[in-house]
Amino acid sequence: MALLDILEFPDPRLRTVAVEVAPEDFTPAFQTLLDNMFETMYAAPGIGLAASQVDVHKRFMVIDVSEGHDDRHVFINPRIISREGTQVCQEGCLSVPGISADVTRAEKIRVAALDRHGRPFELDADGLFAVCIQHEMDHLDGKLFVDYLSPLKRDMVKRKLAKSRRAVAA
Ligand code: GNR
Ligand code: NI
Repeated sequence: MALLDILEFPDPRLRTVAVEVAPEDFTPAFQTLLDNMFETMYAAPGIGLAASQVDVHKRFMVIDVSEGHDDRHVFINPRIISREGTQVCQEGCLSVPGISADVTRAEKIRVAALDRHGRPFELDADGLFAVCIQHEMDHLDGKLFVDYLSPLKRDMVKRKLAKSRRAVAA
């Protein structure tokens, strides 16, 4: 297995709107990519990773919000088919390292997607799992959680990231 590079804000590639995964995309190489995405997510460490973040602009993501790293979920061509209520969660993002901010999202969602073998399924999610699914689906549309902040705060985030990169380079 291999660790993949994660794109970081404000890399313009994170703004790409991903295209649907096609039936012919379910190759052995695709299965390896999914395994590598889980490995990259666990190593980060993170609870979700969208393909967009590893510069693959197709509509899929991996998620595991469990403590024991033993509850893997793959969502391919995901769609939210119903949503209920709202919740506020302090979000972070592997593409915006060291930054967190409150974001309001749906409390409960029902998602339709394909699994890693292309089989359709539906699933109900709430709490952090629901937050993570919505966060990853935003990535597939080229959207980041910092987009929910005011332009002033987003600019502060940009400057803070640039500064910490200069510190690393020095
Ligand atoms: O690891 C992650 N943690 C997290 C915490 C609160 C809300 C969303 C997330 S997703 C994030 C991993 C990531 O950047 N996925 O795109
Ligand atoms: Ni993210």
